[in-house]
Amino acid sequence: MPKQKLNVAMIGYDFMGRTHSNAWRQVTRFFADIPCEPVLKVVVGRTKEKVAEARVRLGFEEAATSWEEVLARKDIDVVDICTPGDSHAAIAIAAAEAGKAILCEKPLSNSVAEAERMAGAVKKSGSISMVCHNYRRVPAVALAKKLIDDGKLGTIHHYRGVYLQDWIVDPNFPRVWRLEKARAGSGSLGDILSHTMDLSRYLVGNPVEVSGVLSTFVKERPLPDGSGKRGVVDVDDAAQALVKFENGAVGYYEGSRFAPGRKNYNRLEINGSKGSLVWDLERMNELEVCLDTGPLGGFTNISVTDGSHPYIGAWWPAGHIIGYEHSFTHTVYDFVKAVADGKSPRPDFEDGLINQRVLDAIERSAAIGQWVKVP
Ligand code: SOE
Repeated sequence: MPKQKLNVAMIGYDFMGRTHSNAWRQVTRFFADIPCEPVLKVVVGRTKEKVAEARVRLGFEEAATSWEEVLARKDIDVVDICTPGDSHAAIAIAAAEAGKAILCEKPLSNSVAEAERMAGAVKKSGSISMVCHNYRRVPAVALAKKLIDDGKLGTIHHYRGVYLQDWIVDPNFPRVWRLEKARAGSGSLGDILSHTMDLSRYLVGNPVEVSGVLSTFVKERPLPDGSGKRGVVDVDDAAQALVKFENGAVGYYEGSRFAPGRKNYNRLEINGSKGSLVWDLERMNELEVCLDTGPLGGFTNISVTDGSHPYIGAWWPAGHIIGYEHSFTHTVYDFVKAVADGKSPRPDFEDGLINQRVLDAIERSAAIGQWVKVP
């Protein structure tokens, strides 16, 4: 029986556009039980020549320069937003009004007010919505979730999450869009600490109070246009927060792009009354678990590559590891199933709104130097 087609319009085609289009292409080839068949229908970008080149490279049927026109098309089912944060709200709200299913890159928006409007729009239209926090769908992280939900760690006391990179430590690295508040909303806070925080909400629970610190070490950088002029950096280079969770756990988040040697070090450690677990993206197929604190106990390193582990059955035999891009394929797989079921997967836009409130609370706390309650 041929599967129902799901026509995808992807807005943006840079780094995230490449990860998402790879996922849309791969998902039907590996997940035999996927209920619909995604079709890479149209890729949208502002510059005609560049988007035409992206169409060929990424495998879309068509290229377009106006997302408004594409969203007005009846044959588009899914809108996949891979643009910088300053355009998420306008595109997502228009997509919701046009009744499309929406997958949106993280963080959901550049402000709480935008996130409220976006969550309101999908609620009103009944659109399926999802925020692309892809790390929830790394098999080792999904296994960690299962162990916690099964009570294997007991009562959770601590969440320690760090996300460290080093790509802007050179003061001459250009002032790209990720370093502009008007475009990115914030710096490492929204770009990488948002993942750490989303993972804490997935694995531990909702943060209720935060004490944040934001730092900008290099306040001016060369503009990327090669003009020799310098531009102001008005976002954080590093973001840190102490966190209290609603279930009594306490923890810590750190996001920094100033950690030499750390390329994409997304690591979490969770300690409960009965055990602990540790995961690190740079060794993403492994989950360290301690369920025995006795003299012969300690951490066991599980190779999360067995067919019985989350998502792995679709891929290779045990020990044949998977990578970063697979987390996006799993995200798209769950999104397509949700579209078929008519119910948004997590994290949906409501989660995106809660996430935005936590980011905002960290920013406000850092500004006043005090603990702030998450509304
Ligand atoms: C850049 O810092 C970046 O690509 C983030 O934007 C992604 O969300 C993260 O997963 C990897 O790093």
